[in-house]
Amino acid sequence: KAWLEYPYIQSSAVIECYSPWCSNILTVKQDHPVIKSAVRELTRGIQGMLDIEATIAESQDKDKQACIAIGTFDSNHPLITHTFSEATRTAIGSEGYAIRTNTEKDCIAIGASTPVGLLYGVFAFLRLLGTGQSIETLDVVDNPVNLLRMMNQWDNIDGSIERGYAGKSIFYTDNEITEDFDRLQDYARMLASIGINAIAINNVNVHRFETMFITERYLPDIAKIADIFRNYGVKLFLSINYASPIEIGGLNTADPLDSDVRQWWKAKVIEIYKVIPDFGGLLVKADSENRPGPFTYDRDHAEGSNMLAEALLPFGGIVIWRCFVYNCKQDWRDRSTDRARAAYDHFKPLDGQFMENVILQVKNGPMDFQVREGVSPLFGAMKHTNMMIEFQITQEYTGQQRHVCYLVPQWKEVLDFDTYAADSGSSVKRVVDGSMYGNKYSGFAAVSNIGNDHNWTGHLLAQANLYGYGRLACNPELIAEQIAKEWIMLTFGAEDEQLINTIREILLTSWHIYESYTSPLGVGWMVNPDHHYGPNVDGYEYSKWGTYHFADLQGIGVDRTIKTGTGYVAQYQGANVDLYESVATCPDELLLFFHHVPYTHILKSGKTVIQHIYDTHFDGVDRAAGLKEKWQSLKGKMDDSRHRQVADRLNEQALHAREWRDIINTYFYRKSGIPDEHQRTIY
Ligand code: GCW
Repeated sequence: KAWLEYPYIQSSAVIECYSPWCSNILTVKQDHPVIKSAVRELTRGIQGMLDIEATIAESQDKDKQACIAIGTFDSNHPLITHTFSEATRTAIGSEGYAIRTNTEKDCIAIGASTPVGLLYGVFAFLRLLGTGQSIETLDVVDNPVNLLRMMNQWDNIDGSIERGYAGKSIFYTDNEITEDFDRLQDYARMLASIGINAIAINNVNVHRFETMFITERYLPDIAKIADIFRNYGVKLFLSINYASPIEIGGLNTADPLDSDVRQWWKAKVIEIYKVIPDFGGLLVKADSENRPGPFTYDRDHAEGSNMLAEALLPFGGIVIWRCFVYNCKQDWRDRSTDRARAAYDHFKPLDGQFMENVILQVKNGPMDFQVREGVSPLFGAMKHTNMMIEFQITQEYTGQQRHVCYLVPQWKEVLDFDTYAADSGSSVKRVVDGSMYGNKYSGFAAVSNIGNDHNWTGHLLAQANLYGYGRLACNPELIAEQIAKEWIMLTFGAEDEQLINTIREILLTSWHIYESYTSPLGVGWMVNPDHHYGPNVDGYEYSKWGTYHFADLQGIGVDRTIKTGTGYVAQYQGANVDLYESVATCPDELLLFFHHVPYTHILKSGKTVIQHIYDTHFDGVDRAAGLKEKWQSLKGKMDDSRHRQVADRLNEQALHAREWRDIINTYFYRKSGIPDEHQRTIY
């Protein structure tokens, strides 16, 4: 149940505060599936946290009976009408909600303009209860900041999940769509509780059988999945194979300008909407890592995506087109090609050419979800193009849910990054919430980290990343610490200060700890090829993937400067250009991402690069061991099973961190011949 566990509240103050209101729920007849979900959730939460079987009524039997009143503004619910002013109503957008304590009528009113807003209002109320907030004088008005708040499942029909670290798919088993709708419904609830409103249910790498998802062979079953998610306000999208017209359509081309191809997609889209009338649209990975795309026909990505957009437009559907396009067959000897440049080089020249219902989905960094890399310079660079950001919740390069790595602080740094694309207020979050350029569509997408493991995410603490992603997508201003605290309280209870502080500290320090014993100073990629788990400094050094560190006996790093390097720095705007161009101003943590420097180069911290590598790796291992100790102090404060699950993973992390330390340190000691100032053991 993750954070929807609704653990019984121990604090008598909270119980006394909430119980009187929570015994009665007053609603008016609104036969809408999402409202039903909202009422069901409210009773469930109250039952779990307060042990109260709330009555649900459509009218107050006696005047002034304390209650929770819920209803949309147009529902003619007398208490809703009485509680919310005209100004409040107009301040609430299509997915927003208001919660107010109406002392005159003795009710807590949850109001919204739409059923889904109401559902979010209920979850917000349960969050207040679960985190023990007072409700005597509530006056909350809240709207999700981003329009699209999307989840990307990289699930395959054979039940595997690309980059999945929490078991098998909950969507597919044995080459069929699952019939375990309960698990899907639980997932839908989890997503709705954190404000997610869209989901693409299959891997962006669309293989043979998944290509047929848009045929009658699978569409009826997919429609059933859409039904489940619809009840929680989550729209369904599908990833498609760009070569579908050939593979399933019997055509001999997928050229976006070919009239048969265009006709084929139009008919296909009509067929989809017949079965799923509120279908969200198509997610496309094209011309990327050997996937087909418009390049085959000498067409660009605007021509490629617009063809699909045209088919979807009459239905209000959208095309989400990924910008993860780069040469994955590079020659490592070729120093002039820089993978970091690729997305910008491909897409920036097309600004203004995409249809209004195309959104470009851009990974947070220009490489690929490393523990540390620069922010993608595409954000802010395309004034006339809809854009959304893609994060990776699944921990492909950040410990694969065997190491704890709370990613919200990393995401916050990206969102707060100033692109300097406008005079003021030009942070990445303003690009992707659409406010900077007044986009029609924009938002957040992220690769999910769940599977059929009992605890959803393999590492129990990885649930905090899923939770945090949704919360940030709704409100990028929330701080990482607060999100962590909320998640802990909802998951483990809100009473035990020591427990809350300990887990919060583990989460908040985890990203830097992971960074410190893995690849140094933003250089990335020192992982085993293919599965990407564990250290291998040269694993990608002589490969075709464009991911190099260029370490030799004197130094390390990728020169991406304008003057002497690949010129990548020129893709940034304003003050960022000088900041990154000069070794003197480039932030330490990204030094090797932007520059090739000698091991003896002195960092801003006053240490040499080589000593920094040694120190952070020794320190990181100690701190990883410290996490284990911290968690031990929580024994007896939660059920044994949950305690053991995390303890086991933290043990493994501590051991594996040593492996990282020793391999990285030994590699650089042998390359450079420079000993550790503190004479610690390096092999
Ligand atoms: O990070 C890389 C992954 C691939 C993934 C690709 C992408 C779905 O290693 O597994 O493919 O990115 O984002 O398309």
